[in-house]
Amino acid sequence: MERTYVMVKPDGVARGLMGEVLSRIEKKGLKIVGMKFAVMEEAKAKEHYAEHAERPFFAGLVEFITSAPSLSLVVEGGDSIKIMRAINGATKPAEAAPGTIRGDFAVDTGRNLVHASDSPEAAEREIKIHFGDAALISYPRCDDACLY
Ligand code: RTP
Ligand code: MG
Repeated sequence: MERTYVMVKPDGVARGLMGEVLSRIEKKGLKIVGMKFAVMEEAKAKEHYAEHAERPFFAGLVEFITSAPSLSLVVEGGDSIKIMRAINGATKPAEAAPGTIRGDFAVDTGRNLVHASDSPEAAEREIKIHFGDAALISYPRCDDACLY
């Protein structure tokens, strides 16, 4: 089953939007199989955003993402990688459609509330960075067994 890494960034936590994000994931029918609420270590943040290391916003991005608690999730389900990107919406909130998390709640690209892996390779890499060998949770959702 496909898995993806999702984060409610420090701005989402500070604005009280953890429940909103979790609710959208759960109601969509995806399964949350890992959850970690912590201040991200700088080394993990740098590794996580390594693809942006040369970009001018990198230092600020790392500083922001490590500045306060964030919520890390592993989300499981068919096509979960694409579906989570769609739930989050476009990177720039001005381009994010209403109905997406960024479209509904964000205005600033640097404070766009959520992250989700953008490919299977990224998902595997990011789950490893943030969850290491920690056991993910296995449990049935009612919609695993039957389609309502
Ligand atoms: P994320 O990785 O956080 O899920 O966001 P994304 O895939 O939609 O966007 P990405 O291109 O990976 O950029 C990572 C994060 O860096 C910040 N950013 N700032 N100032 C800027 O021009 C700029 N560009 C990107 C955003 O917070 C973006 O989510
Ligand atoms: Mg990205």
